[in-house]
Amino acid sequence: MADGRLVIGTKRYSSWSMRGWLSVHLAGLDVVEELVALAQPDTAERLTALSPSARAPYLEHLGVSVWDSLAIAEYCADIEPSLWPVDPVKRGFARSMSAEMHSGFQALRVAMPMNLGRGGRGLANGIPDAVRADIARIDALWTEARDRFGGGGHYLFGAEFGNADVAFAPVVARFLGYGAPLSATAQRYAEAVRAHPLVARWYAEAEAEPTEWLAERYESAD
Ligand SMILES: N[C@@H](CCC(=O)N[C@@H](CS)C(=O)NCC(=O)O)C(=O)O
Repeated sequence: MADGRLVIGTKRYSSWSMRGWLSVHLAGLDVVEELVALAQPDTAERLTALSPSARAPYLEHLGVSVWDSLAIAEYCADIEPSLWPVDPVKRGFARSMSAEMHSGFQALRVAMPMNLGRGGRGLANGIPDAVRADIARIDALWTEARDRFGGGGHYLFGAEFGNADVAFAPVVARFLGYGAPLSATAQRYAEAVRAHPLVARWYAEAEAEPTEWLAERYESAD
């Protein structure tokens, strides 16, 4: 029997679920996956029944309840400490950029909802200024982390794909999905994240989801 369960939303669309799922898998937790298709008539009812916040992701592990992707990231790092860098300077940077992602970049989120089937099609009317500013800030964060701490590997803090990379994995999906303009360093980083085996697995599982789960709300961004 598994040690618990992880409630997630549609893999094609659920950026927060992708974060929770990646942290849980990186920490090696043995949980069953309970997937609630988003934007369906019964979504709210199912999430209310399965998750205390009525949102995904939600983790139950060995009797511990954890909701919200950032809390799940911290819970997983308690079990697998390498999810945050050991060095305090790197750790401070990793936690700060993850928190900034968690609470910010609203313009980007609204204009470019995660849709793993998007395939690089840009926004029809170009990128609004507020979204450009979000992209520039994220590009600067990735570039600084890569330049200062990333030597010896392809990820933000080097060879380990950790919680900071997890925080930005759905952003990578947005940038690649909408063909966002990036610096060479940020583009290389985005491609490294996309190629990570767990990220590749999430994309493959999203690709296999039933077509009935396609939702206008996420497909119609223009
Ligand atoms: N801050 C939360 C946000 C969770 C969230 O909003 N999840 C979305 C799915 S990506 C959700 O459950 N939405 C409910 C719905 O679509 O009905 C976290 O980090 O986990």
